Amino acid sequence: MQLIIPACNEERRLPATLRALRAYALSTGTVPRPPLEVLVVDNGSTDRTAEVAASLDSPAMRVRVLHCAEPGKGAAVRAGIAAATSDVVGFMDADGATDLAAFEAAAVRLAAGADVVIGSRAAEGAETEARHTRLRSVGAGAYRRAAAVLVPGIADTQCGFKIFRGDLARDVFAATETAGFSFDVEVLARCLDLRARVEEIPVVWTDVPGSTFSPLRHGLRSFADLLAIGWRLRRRPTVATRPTPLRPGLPPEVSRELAEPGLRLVGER
Ligand SMILES: Nc1nc2c(ncn2[C@@H]2O[C@H](COP(=O)(O)OP(=O)(O)OP(=O)(O)O)[C@@H](O)[C@H]2O)c(=O)[nH]1
Ligand SMILES: [Mg+2]
Repeated sequence: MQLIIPACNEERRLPATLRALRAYALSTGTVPRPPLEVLVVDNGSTDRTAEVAASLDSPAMRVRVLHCAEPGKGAAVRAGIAAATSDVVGFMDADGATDLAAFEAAAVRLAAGADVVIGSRAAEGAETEARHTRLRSVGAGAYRRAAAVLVPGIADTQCGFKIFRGDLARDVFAATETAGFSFDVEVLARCLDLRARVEEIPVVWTDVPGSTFSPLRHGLRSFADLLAIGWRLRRRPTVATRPTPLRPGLPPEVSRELAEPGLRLVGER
């Protein structure tokens, strides 16, 4: 499995996360652990993020550092997914806020037929610490309500832990345009449009100081991006909004394939 870690000025938080990942990959669990390769995608770091990441490369867990010209967490994750070739891919934050036991839960769900497994601080059984400032909490509530319009049924779009079937991730991320923190919403909306099975799993989430998210600088931008995502996806002809055959006389699947060669209906494979 290849795991993307977007990292911007993470020289302090990233080493502990990479060490914990390596220890986890080497430990034995109740389900077999596939070899793990980490792709750290750095854009805009002014510290030694790339050097500290590269120094933690080892045969037990490969760590590769990629650079991405476009700024933003979304752009970095997209670049990482585009470079990943494994059957299962995922991404995780550099702060290591999500307990790594989520990997095992995700593997179980994928084996049971899920296409996408996302960590959730809102799912029953999740454990989180409330610690955000009042401004951030109010903003997060409003953001959740706005995001729910685009991805109905998904309670926590923003947890930094998501695992995908590799082919689906590559298709969906290639179409995703959001470069900032709202990219998760566009990715999930596109997965739902493709009828992918998206499952939320409860996570144990611990706050790690040193957040790169600034409510003023990134918050407003994140809301603006939700509007842009809504606009983009509303205009995009999707399977859900185009139920009738485009060419009379042909079955819907055939005319759909003619209209959008290569489109695979995830729910119908
Ligand atoms: N490559 C890259 N990574 C970024 C950028 N902005 C944020 N990140 C990474 O995205 C991940 C999540 O950022 P955090 O700072 O933990 O913010 P958050 O998880 O959204 O918010 P908190 O709840 O405050 O932790 C971290 O791994 C960051 O280094 C960026 O512009 N480029
Ligand atoms: Mg974080």
